[in-house]
Amino acid sequence: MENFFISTAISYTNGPPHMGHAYEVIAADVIARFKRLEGKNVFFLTGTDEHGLKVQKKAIGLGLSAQDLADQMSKNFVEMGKALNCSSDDFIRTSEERHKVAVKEIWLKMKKNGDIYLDDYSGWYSIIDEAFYQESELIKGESGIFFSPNNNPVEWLEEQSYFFRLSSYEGKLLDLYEKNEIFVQPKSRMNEVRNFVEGGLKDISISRKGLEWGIKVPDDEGHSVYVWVDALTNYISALEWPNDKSLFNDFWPGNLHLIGKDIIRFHAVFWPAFLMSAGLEIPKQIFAHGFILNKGEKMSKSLGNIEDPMSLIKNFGVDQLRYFLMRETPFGNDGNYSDELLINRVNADLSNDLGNLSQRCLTMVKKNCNQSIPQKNELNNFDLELLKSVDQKKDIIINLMSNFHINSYISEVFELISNTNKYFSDQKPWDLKTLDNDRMNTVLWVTCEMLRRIGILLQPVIPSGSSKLLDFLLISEEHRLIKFISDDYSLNSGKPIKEPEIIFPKIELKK
Ligand code: ME8
Repeated sequence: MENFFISTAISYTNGPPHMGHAYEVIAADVIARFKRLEGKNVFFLTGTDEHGLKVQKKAIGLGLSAQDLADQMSKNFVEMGKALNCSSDDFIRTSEERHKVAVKEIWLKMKKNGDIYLDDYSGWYSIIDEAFYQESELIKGESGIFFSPNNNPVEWLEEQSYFFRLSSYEGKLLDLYEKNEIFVQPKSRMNEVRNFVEGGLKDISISRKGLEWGIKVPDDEGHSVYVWVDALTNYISALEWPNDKSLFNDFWPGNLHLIGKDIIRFHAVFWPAFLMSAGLEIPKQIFAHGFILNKGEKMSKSLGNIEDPMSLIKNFGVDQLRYFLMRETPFGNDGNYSDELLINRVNADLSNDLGNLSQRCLTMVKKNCNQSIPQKNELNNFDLELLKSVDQKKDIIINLMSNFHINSYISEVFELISNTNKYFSDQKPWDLKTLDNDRMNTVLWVTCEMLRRIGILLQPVIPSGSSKLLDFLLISEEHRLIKFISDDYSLNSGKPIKEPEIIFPKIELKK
């Protein structure tokens, strides 16, 4: 069985999870579930990034220890994952022992390779971004104060620091991008990364003096490892590197790091360079998704427009939230969230198009076919054309998801739903009941068979609704893989079905 490793970024524990975190975990879960449906052996990793000044500062402000704050917040992230129906295989916390061991080891390997040296650092640092900046990268505010490219405060730092020889990886990185043009996706992000490296790389500071809440530099307790060296190593520490090589051998190099567009440089420049230095393989691909905005504005605490994913799940349902976030925006672009947008989308697609189709068809089957899969009689051109449309589109649809065009994948599946709705209305099985019972049975059979295929395809996006749909048809768990979308596995007439229920009740818009 082919292995597939996918990870999200690990989230800072300086605050509770927000919609951006939910969006990333959902997208990774959709891809992970899809790969499993393709028959792959998936390792899906997520977790929390707990060290560094940002978390330490927040904890002090709250009168907590950084560990206590990390324990609390990490729990919130685990709970959000569960509530989102996220099928992750592991949750790494950077304060875990297995992680610390790996960070120390990668440091020692980079040092042994001659890539780490001690020097004096002077420059700008943003605690919120946990990033060092060149002055040329900063934005000058009205009062002459500098801000980071993400509009966060920066402070001047002068301290002794360990450096990583990033400058000597310029050529190797450009080589990597040339050999693997899809290393970073979407393409515009690959160009951004290439331009950055072509502009010349400087060595980077990789330790902080006096940072208490961090992993100590091996053989120099006065320094803590820079939080990004620490955080990036999670992708291999979770695979038990360097201690136990079995997971690592199976799943590394990882297939996909799914991250937000703001942290692309860390993943596509720093991380490959660290790995090359340590003599380890480079992940195969990095996908940078866009941001979730609230009515066009970035969600932020100061604007008071942050949406709490847990209350949205409570108000609208988990499939509904997953569906909206994945359907509304091309993956890679920024997307908007508002309750109205979600309600309109969910009511139109899930309640009307999919829900009504399944309810109308299965209720007729219950009443007229002894609650069993209807008799399939001779198929006419309308039946064959509809069923064939799935065979014709299957490869295109699979290809869309393989290239992370999640929203196009969904719209293709919904085109199948819309064609099935049209077929159902045109064939009028309710009229056929008295006119031609055999034909009614066939029309209902074709519609049930379409529901089976559609149910299989929708599992990654709306796992709970599609599993209900497949349960109604009593499709066994083992028969829900993509490969079963074929005539060879079509429904057997006479097999009982479960009592149908409404899967996606309409959401009322509260005034
Ligand atoms: O960056 N919309 O953690 P983080 C979409 N610890 N995605 C968003 C978002 C939004 N509004 N806001 C944040 C970190 N994200 C580091 C990662 S990985 C080795 C270390 C995304 O908690 C963000 O882009 O700030 C990132 O991918 C993830 O959420 C965690 O963000």
